[in-house]
Amino acid sequence: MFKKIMALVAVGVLATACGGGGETTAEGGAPASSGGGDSTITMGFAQVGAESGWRTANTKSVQESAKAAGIDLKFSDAQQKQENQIKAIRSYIQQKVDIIAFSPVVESGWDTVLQEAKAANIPVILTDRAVDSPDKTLYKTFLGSDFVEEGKKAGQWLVEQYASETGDVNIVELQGTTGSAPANDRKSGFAEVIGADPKFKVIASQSGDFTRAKGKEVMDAFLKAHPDIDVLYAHNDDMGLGAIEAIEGAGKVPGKDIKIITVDAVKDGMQALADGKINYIVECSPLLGPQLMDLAKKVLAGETVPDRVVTEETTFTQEQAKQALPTRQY
Ligand code: GYE
Repeated sequence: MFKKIMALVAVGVLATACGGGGETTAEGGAPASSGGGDSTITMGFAQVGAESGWRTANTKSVQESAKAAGIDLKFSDAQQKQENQIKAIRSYIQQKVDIIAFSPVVESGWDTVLQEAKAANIPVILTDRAVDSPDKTLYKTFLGSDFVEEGKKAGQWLVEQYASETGDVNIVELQGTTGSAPANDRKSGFAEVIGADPKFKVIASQSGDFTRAKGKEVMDAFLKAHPDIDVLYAHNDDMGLGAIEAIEGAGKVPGKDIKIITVDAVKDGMQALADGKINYIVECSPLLGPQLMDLAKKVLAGETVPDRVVTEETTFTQEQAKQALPTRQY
């Protein structure tokens, strides 16, 4: 208690010494005595869930950077259910948070709740995934990757690898969560590139919901139905890793008998790439936290922010994965 009082006195002195701009806040979140009120920003963050290694790294990035930026974060995990995300957003509106950020599990069905936030004068930032609302005034900005581009990169690698192949190339696809922006866009970007050459045949395509367990289950079924699979394109590493178990279980060699392309480049995926079980990974960075906090501060300060902030990303071959692994952050 004493310690706490002393800390508050110290902050008060500091605030006065600095001219009392109203910015100073004690470590524990107690407001400075001068400057008129608490200037701590409160952010409500409605996360998709904990479905993948990517998501775990993304959550960590958001939580750590909120702390570093002095933003009070209210965090909820929707367990991949849209209704849970809508509930969380409504509760943030009720709590009168300063700003709401969320990663929409699917693209459609957000207009009503976004209108409620707008009516309550609470700005919204989309992170990671997009919504299909035609009214762009419902959110301030969208921070995240270009998923169509990721799908194209996956397709381009395939086109190069099979440049001299004259026969059919049989591809199976493990899609992400049905209706999600990354599943829709990674599918269409890939299809656009491989569609230029009729030898590329997608013989099966199904959702594995971005999880390892589902990836394995669906790949098991693919292997039973199709004895002639040449390539697996998985919309994320986790589904690819689940599929590797299925392929090994079926007595085939992943990376050799069946070539594998995935998206994300989380550590486990990179390890499998370095081990020769995956052939190519398109990177999708989950480290969106620092940029998100920056954008939130700008929006609340009334500064204009770009409508779209695209994350910078690369791709990895097996050799590149070996080099990158020791310093990989996630
Ligand atoms: O690729 C996948 C996760 O929305 C970019 O969601 C994200 C995707 C990511 O579950 O692993």
